Amino acid sequence: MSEKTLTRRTFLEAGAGLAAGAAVLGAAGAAGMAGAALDPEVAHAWGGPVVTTAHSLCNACSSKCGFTAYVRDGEIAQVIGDAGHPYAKGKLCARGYGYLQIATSEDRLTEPLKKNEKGVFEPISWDQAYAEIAERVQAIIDEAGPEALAMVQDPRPSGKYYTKRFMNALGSANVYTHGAACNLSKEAGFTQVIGTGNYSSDVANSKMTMFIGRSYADAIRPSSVSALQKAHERGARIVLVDPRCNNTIAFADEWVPINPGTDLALLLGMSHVLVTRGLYYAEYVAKNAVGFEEWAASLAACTPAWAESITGIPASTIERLAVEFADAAPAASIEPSWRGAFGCSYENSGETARAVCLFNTLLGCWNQKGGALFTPSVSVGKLDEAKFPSVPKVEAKILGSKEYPLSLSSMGSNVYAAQQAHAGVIKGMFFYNSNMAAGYSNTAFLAEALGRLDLMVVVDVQMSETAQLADYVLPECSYLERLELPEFIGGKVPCVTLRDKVLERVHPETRSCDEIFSELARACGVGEYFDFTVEELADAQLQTVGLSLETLRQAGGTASFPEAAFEYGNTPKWKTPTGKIQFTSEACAAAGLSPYPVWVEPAVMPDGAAGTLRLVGGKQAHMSHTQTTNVADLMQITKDYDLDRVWLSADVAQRLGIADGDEVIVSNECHEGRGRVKVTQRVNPTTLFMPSHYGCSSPEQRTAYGVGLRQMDFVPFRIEPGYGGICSQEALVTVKKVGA
Ligand SMILES: Nc1nc2c(c(=O)[nH]1)N[C@H]1C(S)=C(S)[C@@H](COP(=O)(O)OP(=O)(O)OC[C@H]3O[C@@H](n4cnc5c(=O)[nH]c(N)nc54)[C@H](O)[C@@H]3O)O[C@H]1N2
Ligand SMILES: Nc1nc2c(c(=O)[nH]1)N[C@H]1C(S)=C(S)[C@@H](COP(=O)(O)OP(=O)(O)OC[C@H]3O[C@@H](n4cnc5c(=O)[nH]c(N)nc54)[C@H](O)[C@@H]3O)O[C@H]1N2
Ligand code: SF4
Ligand SMILES: [Mo]
Repeated sequence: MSEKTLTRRTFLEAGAGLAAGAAVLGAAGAAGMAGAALDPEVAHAWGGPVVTTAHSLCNACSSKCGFTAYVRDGEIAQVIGDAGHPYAKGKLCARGYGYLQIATSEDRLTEPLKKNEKGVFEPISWDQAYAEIAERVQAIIDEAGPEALAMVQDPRPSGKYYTKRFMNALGSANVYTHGAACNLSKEAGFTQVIGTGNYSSDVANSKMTMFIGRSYADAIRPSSVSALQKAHERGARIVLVDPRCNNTIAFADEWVPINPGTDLALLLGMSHVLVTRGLYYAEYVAKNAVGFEEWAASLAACTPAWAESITGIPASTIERLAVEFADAAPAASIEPSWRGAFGCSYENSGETARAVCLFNTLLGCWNQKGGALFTPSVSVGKLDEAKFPSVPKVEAKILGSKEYPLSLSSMGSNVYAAQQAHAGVIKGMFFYNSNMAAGYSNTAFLAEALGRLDLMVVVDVQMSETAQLADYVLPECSYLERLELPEFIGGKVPCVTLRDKVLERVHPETRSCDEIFSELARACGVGEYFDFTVEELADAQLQTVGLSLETLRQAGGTASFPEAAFEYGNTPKWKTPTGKIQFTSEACAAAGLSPYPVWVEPAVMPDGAAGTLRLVGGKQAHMSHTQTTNVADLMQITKDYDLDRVWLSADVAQRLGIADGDEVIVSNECHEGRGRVKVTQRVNPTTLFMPSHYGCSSPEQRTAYGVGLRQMDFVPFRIEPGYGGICSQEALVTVKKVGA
């Protein structure tokens, strides 16, 4: 660790100790997360009063919680979650503290790199990098047109603006998010039913909430944990449907250990109970929906006994859960979930998402207190065209929209783009804040596909697995060292927040996202769309909503719009083609699916006789995707608590002669690897659970390299029909003890 890095001691003193410990122990997270005022002892330990403060946003996950940083002598002494930020609500999680270390990590990228003929990276100047990339971009456009170019980015406040503007200015519509490996199927399925990709469950005020493959205590957002804690203390009924008993159990009443990949059958079974017993809001359905009768007829066969045979959940439990929901409605809902069960996991994920919205519709809970809400947001207004000219609209559609017609053009399916790189159709790809090569299935296929590109450019802060594959690696300064565009957040009271610069640049040859893409655009001959600074654009955007950069800073980095606040009971506008809630969807039928959700079996199913288990992944509270394992203090938590082990059910372990802590070989047709086992009663016996953060294969991430197994190595390359998701859990593996 360099001198500037927070030491382990100061890391713990800075407030993360409690949070980190709580994260490991699981659901104590909320109580453990640090908040409140600056601890005077910390200030003292840093040798005197803190001199500057700045409000900014965390970058350790997509929640981007707001915090105040206390900076002394150019170093961060303390950060505290901003009370006014809707996701932080005064707290940060362990990752929010741990990730601060990225700024001074010794494994940072510090200068532009180019891969030579021998496959070795050599430092080059920014000017050389821009000139050579521009030349290769032009060659691709000349040969195959701008549609042979694509961008993959995980949306960040500036990143989503600049990457899109850059690609569109070049004439390409191929701008992909991480969605295909996260929430594409969920949002696309929801859109078919309710005309929008998401809603929020009013957990804090609910009488009953069911989580289907969503763990607030592991996949943390501080405000969600607080809301759940509040609901639990109030006596709300909280049910977890999950093949493993996740850490949210501390705030829940019941764990339903479903066979993974079968949630759709559970939903159809519960819906059968409500419909056949007349326990649903018939008037609400008649007034607001289309296609109910057709779906209801098909539900006749989906009895609880039928659902039991698929899900492994007793029919009596399915009946009871449905009746409990009916009793609690409309102050009840199935939480929208995020990724775990139907964000992108199976061939039935989009259809599962549809069934979730239909079940909530039966409860009549939309926009009801304690139900499922569509909260408002505020967005940027029109800017001065002379200063910020609009990029001409790209006529072509994002590649993949024809093949996966239910996918959302705002996300696209970047795995389809990779497949097209493999086929030689896409020739140049850019990656911003994305580690696609390690976080998507299948890693071996992706390495081969990306290896065929004529041009691959990666903008990152460390040598990710994706960066390793690139022709050019461009080093960004860390999130602590840059101002970004304002971030608008929807909610009961919508607001706008700001990632502001906290530290001076640690490495002089690193640049920020806005600088990199503006300079690249100039080199590529489309600089006329980038003739402004990020400060100018941020200020202009804020002026359109009655603020300015200065007033937002003065407001503490977050400003809310109370005049646009949500009101219970209002009737949502259903932005579907029929203007109604759609039990049937023409688009789904046109895509070759059933017009209404019916049972779709996952592509592969575990076979007890053959000894195969379904490989299921999930988050740990102190880690984010692949990006935090190289943070020494966060990895130390993994080591201290032995957290890189795979979970195996005690019954299966006994049958295989495997004991807790044993080293095992996990294998399938894609990959074989060695890891250690946690033997537990907390996992469904058809499942092998693998924490999803480990198995880093980039030697330049010296802390993370080689620790644990990587889920995506085992998952075959497969794309969900219609929806375009990566089918991240359509993987079967076998496990055996090393030496057995
Ligand atoms: N193995 C595995 N795969 C996963 C997941 C998982 O948990 N494990 N999660 C899935 C989910 S839910 C999602 S949303 C996606 C997320 O997919 P990604 O967005 O690709 O997430 P990460 O794998 O964390 O990779 C983020 C990359 O951005 C880099 N980065 C961090 N900060 C900065 C910065 O300031 N600037 C730039 N330019 N780069 C930066 C990191 O070094 C890292 O290489 O992954 C999905 N795939
Ligand atoms: N600590 C942490 N928090 C995060 C992130 C992170 O990387 N780390 N990333 C953020 C992002 S981008 C996202 S998308 C969210 C993800 O948030 P979640 O979706 O809540 O997180 P996961 O851990 O992917 O999945 C949740 C649960 O789904 C279960 N599950 C897996 N398969 C199935 C299934 O077939 N059926 C059912 N019913 N359950 C299943 C897993 O066992 C796991 O406990 O987290 C956000 N918050
Ligand atoms: S939930 Fe944690 S990691 Fe994510 S933005 Fe908030 S503090 Fe950072
Ligand atoms: Mo995600």
